[in-house]
Amino acid sequence: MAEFSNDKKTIFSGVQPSGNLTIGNYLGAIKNFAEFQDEYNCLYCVVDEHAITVRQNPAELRRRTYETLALYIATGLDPEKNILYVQSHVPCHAELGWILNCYTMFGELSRMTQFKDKSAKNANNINAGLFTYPTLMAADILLYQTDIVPVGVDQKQHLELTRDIAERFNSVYGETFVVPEPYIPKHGAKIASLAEPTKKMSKSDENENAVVRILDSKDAIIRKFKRAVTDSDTCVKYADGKDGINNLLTIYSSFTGKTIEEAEREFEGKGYGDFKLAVGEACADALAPVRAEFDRLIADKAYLEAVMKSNSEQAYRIARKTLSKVQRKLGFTQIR
Ligand code: ATP
Ligand code: LTN
Repeated sequence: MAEFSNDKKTIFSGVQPSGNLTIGNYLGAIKNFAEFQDEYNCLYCVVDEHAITVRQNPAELRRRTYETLALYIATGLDPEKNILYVQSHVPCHAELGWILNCYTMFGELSRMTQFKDKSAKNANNINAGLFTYPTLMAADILLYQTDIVPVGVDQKQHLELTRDIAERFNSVYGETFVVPEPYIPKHGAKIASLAEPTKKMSKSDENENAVVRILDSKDAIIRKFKRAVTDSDTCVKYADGKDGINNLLTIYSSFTGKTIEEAEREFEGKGYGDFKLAVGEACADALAPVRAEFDRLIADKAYLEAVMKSNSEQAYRIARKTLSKVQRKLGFTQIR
């Protein structure tokens, strides 16, 4: 069982089980999670309540919830060191989410770019949950008195809002929440779509050629990189206007640990074809052990359920403390 200590800082992050995870989710978020497990109190949540802001097929949502948890473990997160759990198993998230809705302004939520993007994509289902999504995210984070939140750059705005909500609440009721900081990786914080390299790679993209998934086969990975959109130039160099090549260089450097300059030198005088093949191979090779471990874990549902159960109980105990404190401050009557 994960040992939580008052001397350590706390880390929280979440991933939605809204699709098969991509190398964007991996390089921007999950790959970095394991680095924290020895020095911080870490909680990593599968945020199924966030996922239903977009219509989900129930059987797929259930399957992906298990898969996301299995991927957390397969990428090196030890459930004995980290609290790995599912959001809907800890009801405090929804309860604090409601309370924070009452401390968040309509105007603030209207400015969120993720809301604008997702409203445009789901024009026939612009539901209230999609709009108030960031207050539930703030609740996830603030419940655990989180110091640091590792996320991709697309979540920066939500983190700023979380900080504003925490500060607003603290200024009315006295110190209640720790005000969290984002942790955005230097490389990989924004992996772009392979088909439209000015857009973020998103796990719910309908164009399969635009996304490389952590669990794609080696052949599929190589084929997708081969088709990646680049430009009419021939030189493998990081530069303005070369979004496709810049993205491939970022991916290559993140998977190999080489700098962008080292990668540019390696491909000097070589064509885009050779470069794309090398990116595909580096990506497939780096992900092979994750895939193998995932296959082993996903076959053991009983183990995954045991992790869900024991870890959510631990999360609940921490979350409940913060929620009780908030309820007391608000003036809710307490009978337990
Ligand atoms: P969806 O397409 O369903 O909105 P998503 O692919 O954006 O999903 P999330 O579950 O919302 O994924 O994000 C999980 C984590 O992965 C977040 O920290 C997010 O910032 C990060 N992330 C997602 N896409 C990318 C990307 N293309 N590059 C870097 N980080 C990313
Ligand atoms: N909003 C995030 C997922 C998410 C999250 C969180 C990330 C939900 N709750 C708490 C960090 C901390 C997303 O859409 N990527």
